[in-house]
Amino acid sequence: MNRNSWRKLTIALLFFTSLCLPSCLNHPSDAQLTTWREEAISRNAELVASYGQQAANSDWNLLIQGQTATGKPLELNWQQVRTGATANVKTNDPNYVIKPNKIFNFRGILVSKLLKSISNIPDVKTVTFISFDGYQVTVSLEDLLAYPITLAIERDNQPLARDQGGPIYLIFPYNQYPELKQKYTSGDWAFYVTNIIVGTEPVQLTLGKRQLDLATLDKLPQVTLFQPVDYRIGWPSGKVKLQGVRLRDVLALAGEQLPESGVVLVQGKAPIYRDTNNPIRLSAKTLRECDVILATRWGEDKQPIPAKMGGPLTLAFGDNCHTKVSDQRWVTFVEQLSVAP
Ligand SMILES: Nc1nc2c(c(=O)[nH]1)N[C@H]1C(S)=C(S)[C@@H](COP(=O)(O)O)O[C@H]1N2
Ligand SMILES: [Mo]
Repeated sequence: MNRNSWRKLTIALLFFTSLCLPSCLNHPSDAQLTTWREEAISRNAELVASYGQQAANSDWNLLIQGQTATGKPLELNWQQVRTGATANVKTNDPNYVIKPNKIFNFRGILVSKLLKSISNIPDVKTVTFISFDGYQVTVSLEDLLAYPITLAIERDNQPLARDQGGPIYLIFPYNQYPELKQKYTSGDWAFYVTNIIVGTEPVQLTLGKRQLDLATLDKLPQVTLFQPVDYRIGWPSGKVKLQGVRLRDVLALAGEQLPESGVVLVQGKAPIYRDTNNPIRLSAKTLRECDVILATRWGEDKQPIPAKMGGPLTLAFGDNCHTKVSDQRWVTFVEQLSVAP
């Protein structure tokens, strides 16, 4: 991937952060803006670093999991994605900021077709699309079946470049169905989609050779946090109640010893949370000194965390954790823990 495009992407993201946030959200304070800006800068630095390693589209797979008809995941390699990309959708692209009304001819995989081939479960209401950078977008199953919402790989006969949201870009046929603009904003056009979750997955945490499910985690002491959360999307702003188990208790349950100099690596579903060059590491000291929890439920009524919010399992930090712990990351769709010396 060419360095210039990354630079452009970074600049575009920073530009967005400085221009859009003040007007898009309700009057954030200057301090909040500075924080967001810093977060965006560091997130971009990570993205650019990690995209550099994983540039080739030929490595780009699409993994579909969750409440599928067979219960089994479906993985499409890049060749299969290309073969399946037979739909043409003519629409403007609201994220093409220089000409937001320009009509493009996108080619891609119809999400309805993909879902019909794998899923047939009446009580599934939503489908969640997860992107390389940990972004997620949830669309109602009804809308996915009713409209030609598409995973685009080409725009005007050209592969979608990374700074255009490629190689796989979730697009909504705004032009043909203007009512979709009311339901799905430009923010729902997810760039670089890597994973799709039908409904919400059951809790399944891999730790060493063990697989822990929700019933097992529920037997551990339960911790409740009540504070603003750091997840980027899908959560209410302000203080949120989270319930879960301490990471250190989970390790103890699985018989994992964490040496004083050791670290716990936390992996989530999005590639950015599985990047071996830049893993999410938590030190023994952090786990000892503050409540790092795996959240399983949220809100007053302790609901399970849906895929729309990055569930069923998310990483969270109690307010007794130093806010500036450098390794602090609110990982969504947590799947695996491992201990490293
Ligand atoms: N993968 C991914 N897709 C994404 C986003 C993102 O951060 N990551 N941001 C969304 C939002 S909120 C908007 S407005 C558009 C444009 O985002 P940009 O201005 O950050 O490029 O992309 C959408 N798709
Ligand atoms: Mo946005």
